[in-house]
Amino acid sequence: LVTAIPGPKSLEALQRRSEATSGGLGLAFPAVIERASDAILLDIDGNQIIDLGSGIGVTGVGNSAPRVVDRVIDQVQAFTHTCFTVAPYMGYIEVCEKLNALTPGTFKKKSLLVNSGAEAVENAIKIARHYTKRQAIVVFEHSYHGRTNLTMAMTAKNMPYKEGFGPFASEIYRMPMAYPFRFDGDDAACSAETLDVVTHKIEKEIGAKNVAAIVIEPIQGEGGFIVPPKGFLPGLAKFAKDNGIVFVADEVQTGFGRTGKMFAVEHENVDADLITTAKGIAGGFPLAGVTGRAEMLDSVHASGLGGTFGGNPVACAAALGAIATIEEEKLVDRANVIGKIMVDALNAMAMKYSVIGEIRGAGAMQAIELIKPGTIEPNSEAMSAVIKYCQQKGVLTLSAGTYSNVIRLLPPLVMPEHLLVEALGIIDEAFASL
Ligand code: PLZ
Repeated sequence: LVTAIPGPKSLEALQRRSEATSGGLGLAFPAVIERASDAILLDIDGNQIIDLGSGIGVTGVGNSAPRVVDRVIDQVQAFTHTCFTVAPYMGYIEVCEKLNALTPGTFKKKSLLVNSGAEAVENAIKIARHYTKRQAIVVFEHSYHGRTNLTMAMTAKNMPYKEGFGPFASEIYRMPMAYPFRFDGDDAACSAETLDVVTHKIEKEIGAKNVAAIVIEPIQGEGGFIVPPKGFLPGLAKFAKDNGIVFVADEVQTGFGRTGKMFAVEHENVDADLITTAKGIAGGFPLAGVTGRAEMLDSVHASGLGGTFGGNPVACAAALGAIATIEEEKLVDRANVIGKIMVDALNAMAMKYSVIGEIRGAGAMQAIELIKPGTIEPNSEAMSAVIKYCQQKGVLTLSAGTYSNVIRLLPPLVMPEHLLVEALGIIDEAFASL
């Protein structure tokens, strides 16, 4: 760091930001960025910020990753847009081929490309409803699926995502989530008992034959990196299969190596019927996808799905570069290496600091849930204080959790180890300062 955060230039720029941009936008880190690399954000005052957020889990391959940049430059010089449903091009087809091959499941798969995670979730619902000719959608407590009208209805947390934005879409049913830290009993009981409640509620309150889709994040992201206990996802998938319900894994945050598998459902060998992807797919370019059983993607009449920009050729070029980077640099393995470094350091902190209730996650997706010592009562103040301390020291961390008491770490998968260790040292200092 060469100035305080924010430095004088950032302060001035942030003033312009508040003059020019909607007050409805949040601001997690008060510094204005000029350049970024693998895991460093350089702000306009010359400060180097260690990035443990990856733009909310997007730049797993790093910022301006060489394979992404090269392909984007070639594509941007060749052509920038035709609209895939007007006049197609190879990039879109190749990204879909990659998605079909990389997602788990040995059945025949097809894909659709759109612009954002929320749009991917919306389209998964359209496909599931069209395919099943049913309407009800099952979602879970603590879930996050987006900010469009349908996905707001699916998202659990009112403030800030839903407050004042209703009325919301109908036919969305929320079920209890298996959340081991907040369950009185062991993991096996948490899984079995929650599954029991969920299936009972679906049968008695909705009618299983009315349910088009069960939609779940294999590890909940915004909700606080809640990792369901073993058996919960397979149990849901089985219930879905037995009842003709489409099982949708929202892998927008967990996909593309983040959790130490290419897709998080692989941790328990669950085959989702549909998988939604976005974020890490294209090294920072807006692209998202729905991938799944060919008969489902094909059940929609021609022109029933689409959009002007979906699968834009530049974004597709970026995705091919990002996927090549993940494969060639073995970033799925790197996620596990980085994860181990984080888990070891965070567990050591948990031994020292009684505000730490739990360390949890998978691979390079790790979180710290903060509590009032001796209870499981959420400690939102401690979360804010730790994040703020890290900010002042030039380390970017993100908050999460229904109770705003979770610090989540989503470092770029290409992050050099010495930077990660340095950042973890600052998090440790932050706890010590409480
Ligand atoms: N599904 C699982 O995590 C996006 C939201 C950030 P979009 N999460 C970050 C914010 O404050 O808006 C997300 C997700 C899961 C869907 C989405 C939505 O993806 O690309 O933001 O639309």
